[in-house]
Amino acid sequence: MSKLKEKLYKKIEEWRPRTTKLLKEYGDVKISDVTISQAIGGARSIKCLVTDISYLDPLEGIRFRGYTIPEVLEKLPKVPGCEMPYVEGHVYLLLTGDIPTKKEVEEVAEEFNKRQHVPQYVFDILRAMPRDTHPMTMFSTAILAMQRESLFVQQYNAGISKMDYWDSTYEDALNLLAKLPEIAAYIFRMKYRSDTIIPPDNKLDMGGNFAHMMGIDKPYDDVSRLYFILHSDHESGNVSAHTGHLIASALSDMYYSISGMINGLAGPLHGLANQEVLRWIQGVMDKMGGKIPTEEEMQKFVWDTLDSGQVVPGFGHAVLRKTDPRYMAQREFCLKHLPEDLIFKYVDILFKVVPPILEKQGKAKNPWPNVDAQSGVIQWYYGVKEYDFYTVLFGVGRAFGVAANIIWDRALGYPIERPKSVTTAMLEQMAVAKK
Ligand code: AMX
Repeated sequence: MSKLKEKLYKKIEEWRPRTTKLLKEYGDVKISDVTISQAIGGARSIKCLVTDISYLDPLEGIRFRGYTIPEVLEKLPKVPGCEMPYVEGHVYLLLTGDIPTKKEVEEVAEEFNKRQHVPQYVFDILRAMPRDTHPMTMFSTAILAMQRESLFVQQYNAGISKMDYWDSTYEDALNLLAKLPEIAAYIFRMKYRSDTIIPPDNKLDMGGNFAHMMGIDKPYDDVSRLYFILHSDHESGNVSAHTGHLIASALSDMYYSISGMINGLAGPLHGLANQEVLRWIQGVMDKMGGKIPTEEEMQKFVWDTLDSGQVVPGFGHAVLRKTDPRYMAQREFCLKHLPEDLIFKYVDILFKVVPPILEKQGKAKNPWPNVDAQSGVIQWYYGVKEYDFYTVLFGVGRAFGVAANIIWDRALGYPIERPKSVTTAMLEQMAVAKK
């Protein structure tokens, strides 16, 4: 058994009695009420999910296993000679709750390297798809195609005990996560770089290897590490995380679950917003003939977007009520590496002008920028100008958090998810009864 799995097993054994005790002794304690507007309005803020992998405070932003983004970036072991930590170390943190030592990270990196080989049939399937298929569709299909590899399914069919479900789920997770960077880079090079595929280099860490397979020089390796870490998890109520958890709750395996969560991430109100931001900015740039707009000109573009009934992509959030710290971490990277970049200047003007406009319009509960307002500009700067690929990068990162959640769901025996529906007529009756 690998050191990571051994540690995880120990943590699971320690954790199980806590969940059992809560259920047995305090199962009736009420933690949330549900109003009609929440039932119609996307279950917003109803407390009915449990995760220990991350927690999203509306004002502070995300904490991964209790650590803020600056703490994670500072405390996790760094790849030698690089600014950013190992993605592998972040996976260790998400799974166990502990900051790994350098040696522990190297072991995990080795573990991922061993599992990296992508079966040829995955590439054959990608090649059989029309080349103009959206990269998210390709990514989701490639993951789903590998479902036949699931060890969980084999073990389930062999009749293993519920208590052991987490074990083969963990194996499926590591096998799948190790392959995602190569699949993503393959889609990119096949679609957008004249089908010139760059094979992986097993000596590199995950972020370094991804940059290598994308064919982009330093510091794109650090960009990749930063991206995958920042996008990994945002507690479990967002569409991608919740979709993954929901699918897995039916005991569908990791491949079904991650493929499904990628489909949820592909919506413009969720992960696709990073592509939308760049598309929107390009539209503004075209109108400006490439020059930097004044704040007044930018205000007009923002109002035109709102007046035409569209949302301003990259702004607003269902939970956050301040600037997303994932936005700030990327902004710091931009200020250090690309302060003079034209698109960064656009993004910076938007940072100034959009929040007061959204406040004035009075609809959005959170006028501040989210992670997606800042992420495309970095990719563009390093040559990834095909913005419909951006959500795939989000998806590689998000898979780490969703997989960690699913392993723990299995370990703690969370049951199949099944909220209750009511009809509109029932709501009307309840409403009248309360008057
Ligand atoms: N531009 C214009 N209007 C916005 C807005 C924005 N950026 N953000 C919210 N609003 C509007 C909503 O459309 C809604 O209008 P309605 O009453 O006419 O339906 C109203 O403000 C209230 O919405 P809310 O409660 O503040 O937000 P929400 O929880 O319903 O939705 C989100 C959250 C992110 C979907 C929304 O802010 C939005 O559409 N933002 C733009 C798209 C985006 O950036 N998505 C990425 C989010 C992060 C991520 O998941 N990757």
